[in-house]
Amino acid sequence: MSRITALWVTVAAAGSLLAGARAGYGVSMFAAQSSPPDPCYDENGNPRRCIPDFVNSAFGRDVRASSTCGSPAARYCVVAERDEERSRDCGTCDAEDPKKSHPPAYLTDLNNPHNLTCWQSETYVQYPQNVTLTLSLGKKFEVTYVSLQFCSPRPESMAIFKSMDYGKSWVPFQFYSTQCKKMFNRQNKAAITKQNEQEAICTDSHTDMRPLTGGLIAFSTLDGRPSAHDFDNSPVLQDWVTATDIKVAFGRLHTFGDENEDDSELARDSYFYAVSDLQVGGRCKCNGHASKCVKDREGHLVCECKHHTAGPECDRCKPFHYDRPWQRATAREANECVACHCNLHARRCRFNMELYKLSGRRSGGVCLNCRHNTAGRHCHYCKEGYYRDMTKAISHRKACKACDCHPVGAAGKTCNQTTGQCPCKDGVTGITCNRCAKGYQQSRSPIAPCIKIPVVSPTTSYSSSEEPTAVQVHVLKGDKAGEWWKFTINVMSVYKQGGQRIRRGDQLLWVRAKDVACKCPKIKPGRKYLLLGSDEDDSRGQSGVVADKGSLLIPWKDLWARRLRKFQQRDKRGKC
Ligand SMILES: *[C@@H]1O[C@H](CO)[C@@H](O)[C@H](O)[C@H]1NC(C)=O
Ligand SMILES: *[C@@H]1O[C@H](CO)[C@@H](O)[C@H](O)[C@H]1NC(C)=O
Ligand SMILES: *[C@@H]1O[C@H](CO)[C@@H](O)[C@H](O)[C@H]1NC(C)=O
Ligand SMILES: [Ca+2]
Repeated sequence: MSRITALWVTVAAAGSLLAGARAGYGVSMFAAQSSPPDPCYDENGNPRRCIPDFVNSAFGRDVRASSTCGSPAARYCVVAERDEERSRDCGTCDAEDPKKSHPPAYLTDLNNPHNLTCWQSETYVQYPQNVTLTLSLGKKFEVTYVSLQFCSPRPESMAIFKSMDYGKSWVPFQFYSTQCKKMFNRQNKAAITKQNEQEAICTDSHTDMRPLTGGLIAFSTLDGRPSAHDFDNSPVLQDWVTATDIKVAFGRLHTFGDENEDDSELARDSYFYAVSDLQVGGRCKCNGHASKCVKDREGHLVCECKHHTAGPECDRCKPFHYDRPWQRATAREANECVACHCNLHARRCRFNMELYKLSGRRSGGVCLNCRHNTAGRHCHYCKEGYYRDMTKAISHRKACKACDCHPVGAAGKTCNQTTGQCPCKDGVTGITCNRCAKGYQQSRSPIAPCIKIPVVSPTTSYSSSEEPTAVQVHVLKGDKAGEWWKFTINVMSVYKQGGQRIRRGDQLLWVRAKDVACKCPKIKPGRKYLLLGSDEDDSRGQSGVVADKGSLLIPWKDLWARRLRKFQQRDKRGKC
């Protein structure tokens, strides 16, 4: 009970509130909040449910009336009862004369019980003609009551409607009639169960005729509805009390048995509706995420949303706060919206229900467009081609460094995420694969940029007289090294293997400088040669193939390839 009264005013409380308003306090609609503490946060700064003040949301707002007396000026009479006798006091309603006008603005002006200002309809607006009053609240409110204080006798039949879409569609809130069945096709005072909590009921309880004038009709939206005590957990009732507009339709006047004098002018002049005060008591609807409503730049009333919510009713999460689904705040849980975790690398994110469920309903945000070379759901690792600089926090703008893998030395562009080590080709080393490893040296080949330096031990050197070599080589380059010329060659085919065990691939060919000088054999970089025989001389102290005067280096002719193949096969057969 205590929890409800915090939010909802029961009929009795509404009554006293009405009395307060009528006594002339004037319910100021959106009283300025005194500066902090913010009611949406507790003393420790934790979010908690907050709600705007209870107000008369009709106060000061325009009401449209389908009928108002005074244009042109017309006579009206008031039925009065004095000493068991009815008499009529007559007057003139004139819209041109401020003292004699009864405009709709008098429905929502400051209510002064000592000087009632009444809106008044034209006379003789009897059934089936009806009169409507339409009031726009400007935004969604959670309406607790709708009340009308009459200057005329209360109507015999009347209906209250509400709209949740600014007047596009209407649903009945409550019916009043002495003939519920006939007027509204409803049972009088039908019971409301959990199954029909959004149903308008019809009642004849307003038909007590005392007082004849100045009577009140007050409709309490939650009265008699079973889930009212658990409003927090009843989306049905939360919806039921929500309205943007209220419409009151007067369907039938009380005629006090005057029907028989229907043609009496006097009787006709007393057939009208007059209301001194229309109140719609409730709270600006903010779903527990705002403590007040304010005018936005366009002059529209909107909630001042907290808890990282947004929208006129704080009915969604504000951008980048999509880590969990929006929820209304309850007394127990503020259900604030939570920012996505993007380590300061993304400005946008989206909610993913699958991930949210997988996380045990804790986190469902997915960062979009991770910047600073990061990637992942939370921008929490480095994207391909980048690695983590462990000296910086992951939220740092420079937390990810480019791999910069060497285009030739590396086997790919993706390095180890933690160490930055690029994947190096055989014989290549360095974090970016930019150097040849120990025991390797650079070649011209982009496929094998570093080649092994062949190790030749004297004992495995062959004797040229016994085992001549026959290989096709491609000379890549030549450099002078003391009394030696050092050629980088690519051994393309080995037709006959000598004692030196020459392998295919890049290696060095050594020739004595004096041999090169006399041009025997001739060697030019960029050309292909057939190399026949090579020296066992190992005196140069270097590894590689050695050619000397005894070797033949003949410019390569393509037609040799087939012949040499044949020769090779015959040689093999001979060995068998
Ligand atoms: C009653 O209210 C009307 C309209 O606000 C005003 O013009 C009039 O002076 C008031 N009369 C008294 C006696 O206060
Ligand atoms: C008011 O009158 C219109 C037509 O004149 C009718 O459709 C509507 O149902 C009436 N409303 C009520 C509450 O009687
Ligand atoms: C990256 O390097 C670390 C440290 O050497 C190693 O433990 C890890 O397995 C490497 N990661 C990958 C994907 O190779
Ligand atoms: Ca008034």
